[in-house]
Parts: sequence; C-alpha cells; structure tokens
Amino acid sequence: MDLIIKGGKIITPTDTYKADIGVDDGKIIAISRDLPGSAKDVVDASGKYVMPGAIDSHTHMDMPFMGTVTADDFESGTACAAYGGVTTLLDFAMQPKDKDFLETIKIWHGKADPKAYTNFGFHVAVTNLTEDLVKQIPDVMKAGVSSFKLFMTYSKGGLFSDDARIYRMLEESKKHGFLVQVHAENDTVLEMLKERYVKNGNTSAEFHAKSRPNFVEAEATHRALALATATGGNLYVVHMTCMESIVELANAKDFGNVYGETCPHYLTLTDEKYLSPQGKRFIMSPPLRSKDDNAAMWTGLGDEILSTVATDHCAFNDAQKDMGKDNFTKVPNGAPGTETMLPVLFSEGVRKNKITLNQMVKFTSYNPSKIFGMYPAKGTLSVGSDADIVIFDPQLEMELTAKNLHTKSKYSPFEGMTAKGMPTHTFVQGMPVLYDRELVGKKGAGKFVARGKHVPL
Ligand code: DUC
Ligand code: ZN
Ligand code: ZN
Repeated sequence: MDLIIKGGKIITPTDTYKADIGVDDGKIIAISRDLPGSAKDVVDASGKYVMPGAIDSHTHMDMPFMGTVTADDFESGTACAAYGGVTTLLDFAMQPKDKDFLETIKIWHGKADPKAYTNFGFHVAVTNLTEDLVKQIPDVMKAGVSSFKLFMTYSKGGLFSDDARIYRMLEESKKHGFLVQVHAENDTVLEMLKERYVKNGNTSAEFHAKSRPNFVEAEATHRALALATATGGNLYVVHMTCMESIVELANAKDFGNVYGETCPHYLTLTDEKYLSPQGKRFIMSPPLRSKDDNAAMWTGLGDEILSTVATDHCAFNDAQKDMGKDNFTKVPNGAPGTETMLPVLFSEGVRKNKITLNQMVKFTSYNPSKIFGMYPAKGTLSVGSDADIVIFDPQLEMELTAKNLHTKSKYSPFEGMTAKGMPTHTFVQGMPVLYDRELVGKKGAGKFVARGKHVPL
C-alpha cells in the first residue's frame, strides 16, 4: 500500500466513526478498524478528523476582469487550496466574446495544466451565447465540462446574458443533463442606482452595497427560479447572500431541480466592513449584508435549503483595488477565500452549533461532487473512491492573516479572526500535497477532473 491513515475519526455526511484508511495507486482500497498490513507511509491521525477533500466549486484564477487579471493564478490559487484542505476546485473559464466554448476550455487548460497542485475542473462562464454555441454543448460535455454560468448583471463589463438566453440554456440543460449556474442580480436597477450615487458624489465603498440592495438579488433569483420551473431545467444559484433570496429558493424547491450556494463571507461578515479604511477589499458582488442576513444564511444551511458552500475566490491585491480609489464602481469585485473556507466554516459554524460537522462535509464535498457530476469518485470516503483526503486538527489554531496565508492578494477578508480547526494534511489522489502544514506537492501534478452529468440530490 502507498499510505495508511491511522486512528482518525472519519467524517462523512451521514456518519462519524473511528477507522484506518488504506490508499494505493491514488484510490482508497480499504477502510477498517486496525487495518492490517504495511505501507510506504503511515500517518497518525489520532485526535483528528479524516474527511473527503473539500471541493471549492466556485473560483476565479488567472481571470481577466474589470480591467485587470485576478491576483492568484493556478499555482498560487491551488497552493491556497491545498493549505485549506481543498482537493478539487472548479474554476470559471471565462468565454472571450470571440471564442467558442471549446476554445475557451482550451485557454483555461493552458492556464491550469502546467501549474496546479490540486485537481481542478472548469465551468464555462458564458458571455456570448448563440444558437451555434448551443449546438456545441454535447462536445463540451464530452470534454468533461458539464456546467455553464450566465451572468444576469455586468452588462457594463460585457458579461450579461438576457432572460431568453437563460431560458434557452435551461431548456437544453434538461435535454443533456448539464447544470445552469446564474449570478443573480437585477442589472438595470443596480446600474441606475450606481449612476445615481456617483452623480451625487457618493463614491466611497459603502455605496457599492447600497447600490445592490437585497431586493436586487432576490428579484433576479426569483426570475431565474421561475425560468427553471417553467423549463424543468437544472439551476444552481451561485453566491446567495440574503434572507429574501433564501425564501425564493425555499419556495421553488418544491417545483424545480434548483440549488443554492453561499460563501463563508456571507455567513460571517457584514456591510459595516465598507466603512473601514480597507472597505475596498470587501467590494465583491453581491455585497456583504446585515447580521440578520448572516443568520438567515446559517439557517439556510442548517435547514439544507442551500446545498453548497464555495468561496468565489477572486483575489485582487491592494494596488488593484486602488484602481477604484475614488470611485467604488471602478474597484475590481472579489475577495480571496479558498484557503480559509474549512477553517471559517468549522470555527464559526460547527463550533457555534450552526451546522454539524457532517453537514460541513456535505456542503463542501458530498453535495458539490454530486451536483457537479463527480460522485462517487469524489465527495466521499469509500473503497474505490479517489484518495482525496484531508486530515483536520480541530484543536489547531491559526490567525487568518496575510502572513499565515498564501493568496497573492496579501490580505484576507477574515483578517483579525483566529480559526480553531485547521487542515494538517491534504492528499490529492493519494499524493501528499500538504503534509504537516508544509506544501510538499508538485506544481503541475494536479489533474483535470472530467466531470459527468449533473446528478440531482
Ligand atoms: N463577483 C465577484 O465579486 N467577483 C467575480 C465575479 C462575481 O460575480
Ligand atoms: Zn458571480
Ligand atoms: Zn464568482
């Protein structure tokens, strides 16, 4: 055997038990109490949790956006992932307006294949849907990409898709078994509000949030859900942030195959951050909300109205954020997060009894593996599955601050928070990538995950 992980507590969505895990040739080959035999490496996991590696199903590495390019590429971004116990990330391959989907995927392979420490897959972020491109979808699925995101906003940045295009993709999703993701915000209303604030000289970071209030998100969420119900398509609403949107999702779940995601920052941070001298660092879309909205998101998870947590890792450094020094509309939107996802969820969610440890695994591994077509190779610890494994020390404390983290943004939105509970080891298909908190993996060793059809939960 290549590896035995001994004496840990195994955590799955449904079970918690003590057992050893045997790994050979990248796969889990045995799970049992006091596993007999020897291995090239034996890791003592006593006192720790052994969990399926996390899947961060929402990242933006090396992506051109708002006049710049995100600060983390697939080298630094997947290093962050490994430090955070993330074994697979699903990144948005942003379609250049003059390229088709297959060309877009090729561009993203060029960015990721030589650099990744962890496994990775792609969604296509659609910016220019035509009927010719719709015909290409079966070939895109053959290339291992089975999810497509459409933006209901960013008309100014050229990313916007209208309702008819979303409807068409939902129709096709039912036919072919892929997933349609939407970034849900009402574009014309928020653009009008932005313009009004700027015209009146209200250009500081707080007006980013004020120009994108809850109803802007909830209305677009409602519209996307209505289109999913009407078509019978497969819909996944990314980065949900507020109570009103959760209510829309809860109502629609009885009628359609619909899913919602939230992110650690929408669970733990509020719009007060925009008033701090570092307010620009928190400019992301949708924006941070209120304490009540944080609470609603935890309830949405606890009650399993939401299905996943992912990070929307979209890192920019301070110099990039300063592109909008005098005007919030020019600040590149986004924040880093993949390294801190499990520590924040564990410290703020599991420790504070808002979700269970088994639910944490469900939202960050099992559910995304099913929804995004990777189950049972990923998302579980069972014999025959890929040995994507994280060993997590619930007692290990770390301050979530730039000097301890690895994003090229050189700050964390959770700056000042101390997490209690950190990954110590991350194995990707049996390969040690993080070992005793040391990055030991090889750049370029991470593999593309060719995904299958969406599997309804
Ligand atoms: N929101 C962000 O904050 N960044 C990237 C794209 C997005 O939708
Ligand atoms: Zn988005
Ligand atoms: Zn995003």
